[in-house]
Amino acid sequence: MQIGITGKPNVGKSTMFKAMTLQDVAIANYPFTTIEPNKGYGYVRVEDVGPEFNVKSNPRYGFIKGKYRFVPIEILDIAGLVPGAHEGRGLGNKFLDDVRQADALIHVIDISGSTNEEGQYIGPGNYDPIKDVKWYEEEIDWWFYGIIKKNLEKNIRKIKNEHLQLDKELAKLISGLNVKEEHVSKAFNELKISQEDYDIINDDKRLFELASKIRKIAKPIVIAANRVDINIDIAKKNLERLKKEYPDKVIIPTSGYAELILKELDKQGKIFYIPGENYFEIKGDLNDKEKKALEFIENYIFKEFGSTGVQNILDITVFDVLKYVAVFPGGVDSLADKEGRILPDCFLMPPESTVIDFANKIHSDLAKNFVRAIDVRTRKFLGKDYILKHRDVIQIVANA
Ligand SMILES: Nc1nc2c(ncn2[C@@H]2O[C@H](COP(=O)(O)OP(=O)(O)O)[C@@H](O)[C@H]2O)c(=O)[nH]1
Ligand SMILES: [Mg+2]
Repeated sequence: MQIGITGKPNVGKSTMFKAMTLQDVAIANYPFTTIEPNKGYGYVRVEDVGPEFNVKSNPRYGFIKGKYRFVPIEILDIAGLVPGAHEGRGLGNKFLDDVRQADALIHVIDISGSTNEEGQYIGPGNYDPIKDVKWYEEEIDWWFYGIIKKNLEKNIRKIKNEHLQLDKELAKLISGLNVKEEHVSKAFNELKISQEDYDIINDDKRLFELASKIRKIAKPIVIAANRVDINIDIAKKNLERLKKEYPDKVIIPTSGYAELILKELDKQGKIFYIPGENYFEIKGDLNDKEKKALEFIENYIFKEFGSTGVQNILDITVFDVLKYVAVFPGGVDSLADKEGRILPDCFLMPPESTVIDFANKIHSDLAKNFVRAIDVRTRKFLGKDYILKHRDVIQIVANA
């Protein structure tokens, strides 16, 4: 699972990335060794199941804070784009490579309207951030369009002559964009494009429509209306206008800056803060600057927006937009692994995953020698085709 943070320059992408990936060293147990500088581990928040079984979970990856389990996902801090990028010098290989890998994008915009198109600071309310949503998404869609057009032009003859399925072939051709066959089929269905519509290649308008639809399905974009702290009134007004303009989009108000302050003070032991909550507890001595910042966060960010939005946007992207589910392996007789770790794992599974997919995720042998699955809460047997639900605890029984 990879989530890309993207947007024009100077809207707070790197600050948000830092806030998402900053962890207490003591609890930051990484599943893999560290990676490129613009990649890090962030965490989605799941209500832990341990308390239901009267046990204290001991995660192998991620950590427990309060009643929550924080499950690692990869976060990418993607270089900034400016308008017209796809036609000028191109989008840049690093940018394309990062976007290609991402399962979803968080588009950071400056909802205070203090940053112009090129990313220069011009003061709150002096730029309309709603404009960024349109041009930015179009840049990505044009890029998809270019790749689809080029690949179809090269292959359309063969597809036509051999009577191959158009959606299936297109999916193969653009699989490098992390696009799956079901994404392309869905786009064809929604736009009512037939499998014999080979002429679509000559209809730029429809081809762009198709590219844009595939992009929306395969790489959804969630909007972080960021920097709400710069001017609360302007932010709220812009937010309302943005939601009206784009009623179907997922738009979350955020302050990456506030989240970073909270995480840093928590790490230093000065406060106790559970990411995503609307409170903190003071634990140590604070200087005046820190006190002021915390007062502001409490009285304005928490009161007006419910949280800093940073944890919220990750959770919504993974669980509501991508519709992943978090599933715990466990046993009816014991919730511990061989080393005595209780509920050591929590896996993020794509929508519609079955218990066989889950067995495969744990170990391919478990899927190969699968006998049955058991819902650990109810102790009921589950069929092979059972579709996993969020926070299921499941035992896989296999032949040794
Ligand atoms: N007030 C405020 N400033 C922010 C916020 N996020 C970032 N900044 C500031 O905006 C500037 C650009 O931030 P940066 O994260 O480097 O932006 P990027 O170019 O999009 O990666 C820096 O001076 C940050 O301190 C925020 O949520 N609120
Ligand atoms: Mg940056």
